[in-house]
Amino acid sequence: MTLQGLHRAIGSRDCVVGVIGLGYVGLPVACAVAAEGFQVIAVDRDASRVQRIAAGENPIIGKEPGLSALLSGVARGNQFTVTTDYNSLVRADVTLLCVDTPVDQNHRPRLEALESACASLGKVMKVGVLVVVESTVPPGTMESIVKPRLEEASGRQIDEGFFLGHCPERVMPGKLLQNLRTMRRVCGGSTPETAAVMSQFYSTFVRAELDETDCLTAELVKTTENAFRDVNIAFANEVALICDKVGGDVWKVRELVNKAPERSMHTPGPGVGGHCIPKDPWLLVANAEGLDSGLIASARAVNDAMPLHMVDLIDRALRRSSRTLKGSAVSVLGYAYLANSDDTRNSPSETLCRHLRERGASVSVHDPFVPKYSSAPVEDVVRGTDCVVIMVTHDAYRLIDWRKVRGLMRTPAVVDGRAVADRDALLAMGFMYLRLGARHS
Ligand code: SAJ
Repeated sequence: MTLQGLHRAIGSRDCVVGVIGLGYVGLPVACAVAAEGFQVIAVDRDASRVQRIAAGENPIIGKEPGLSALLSGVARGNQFTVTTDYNSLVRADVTLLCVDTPVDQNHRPRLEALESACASLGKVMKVGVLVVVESTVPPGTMESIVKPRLEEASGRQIDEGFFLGHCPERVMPGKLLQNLRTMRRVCGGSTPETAAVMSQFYSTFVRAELDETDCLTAELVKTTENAFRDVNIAFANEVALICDKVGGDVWKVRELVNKAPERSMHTPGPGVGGHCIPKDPWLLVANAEGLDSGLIASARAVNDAMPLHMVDLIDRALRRSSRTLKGSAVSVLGYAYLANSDDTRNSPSETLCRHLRERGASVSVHDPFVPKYSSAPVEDVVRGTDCVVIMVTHDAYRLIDWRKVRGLMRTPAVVDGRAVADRDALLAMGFMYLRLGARHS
């Protein structure tokens, strides 16, 4: 099909849309596209996942408003095929690649899933297909990996035998469908004409601005927007570390800084978790020889070290209570990486708990959203412990009855990584209270 033909087919919903990878990104987009009247062929290599989705069952844990209902609706129709078989994609006029693009423990991108998907798709894709990569990739990947893999596997040339674009996902766990339908997107095409057809396609289910550009710019925008956030969080965390050394209260400092014009300081915290922010900065610098140890890498190091700083604060609070970490009982409030979420990917609390246990402390955890830690009430988790650590700003933690907690603890020490508790009230109750970034004599 030509781009003009694609344009018409999209307009009349006569085109078939393939989606490869049915995770946080692919499943919502497959459902949203099917709901717009396109015929969808959804492909995943995990047969059990395919089976569940084909039965209309949402495999994504956690609260995702609207997704389960949307999936069960489209799965009942005859416009929605779910399979492990790439050959089904021979009918697709537009195919979206939504596979994972992780980094390894040395922060190097692992693009095997993307390369494999390109090789498999290239073998079967029809002439004139529009292939769009939604996965977040290092700048330069579309040109140096995706394009050649598709050309090799299909024996065709880009912009003749197929069209190529990059429309990076902007999902956020907990509001996958909402973000998908309301957040503006960048449509990077191998040619301006391709970008135009991409934005026409996305406009059928995205009710927001669509910014047309080239593939490299789209790769840079996505990785930059998340590196920007990570560097800003690291800045706030470094000011917290400075306040912990020189005195002062970073929370007050931030409040007053943000009253200055053109200032918007992020919030300090006990670490940076999630699937995007800890990974995307490494993707941004991956192909920038020599820049993989500059500001962006340093910011990652600051944020990754915050759970360790929390261990130091806990040690300090216990010493001031005539105890040592070794042999003490520590209760951790919050295991998810984000407030009011059950998502524990790259959770700072996971790092904190590991280091506390390595230092000889016994650790109990509470989290109202994480099944493994939600069965016992806070009172049971803190009972008999020597230090309570607040790691996540779950709403429930703003309602804790600290007077009751005081009576349950063996040693009344609290280390607050998110400025959740009222310092003066807890000091008045006789707690040893330390707040990240707010050293008080
Ligand atoms: N965090 C801080 N201080 C801050 C902001 C965040 O410590 O000022 C911590 C959070 O506690 C969390 C981590 O950073 O552990 C990540 O938080 P996040 O709010 O960035 O949430 P994410 O990881 O879901 O980020 C996603 C990103 N969206 C995409 O990649 C498409 C990010 O670019 C968005 O800004 C964010 O969602 C959002 O708020 O929508």
